[in-house]
Amino acid sequence: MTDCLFCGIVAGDVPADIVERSERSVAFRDVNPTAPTHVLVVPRRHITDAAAITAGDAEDLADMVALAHAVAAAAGIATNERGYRLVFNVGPDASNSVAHLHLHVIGGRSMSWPPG
Ligand code: DGP
Repeated sequence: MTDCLFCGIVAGDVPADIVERSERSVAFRDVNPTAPTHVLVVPRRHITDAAAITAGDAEDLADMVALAHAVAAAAGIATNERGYRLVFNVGPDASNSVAHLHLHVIGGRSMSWPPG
């Protein structure tokens, strides 16, 4: 999609610190990290947000979650002793700011639940 920031990163037109790639997804570091590991996993196909997901997106979703786990494993936090958080933000109350589906992979520090 034209004028989509994350489509630009997927296409290589916008610079980003890419950490993992798969056939369907790309993972890059969040420009404004909230934890030692803070990576965004996005589908190569443009999907607006989690509310727009349909059954036809199932393979993209499965690939995103698998790539998120690979990111966590590479960071050394995909262990029983550590762990990580996966987040989709939807809408203004959740501070969703980019209209291309992205899965936050957050870890490397202890996090409370529920989040503040
Ligand atoms: P959300 O609030 O769920 O829409 O999160 C969007 C995230 O995207 C936010 O944590 C900051 C990050 N972000 C925004 N613009 C850029 C960018 O140009 N490059 C990178 N790497 N991250 C960005």
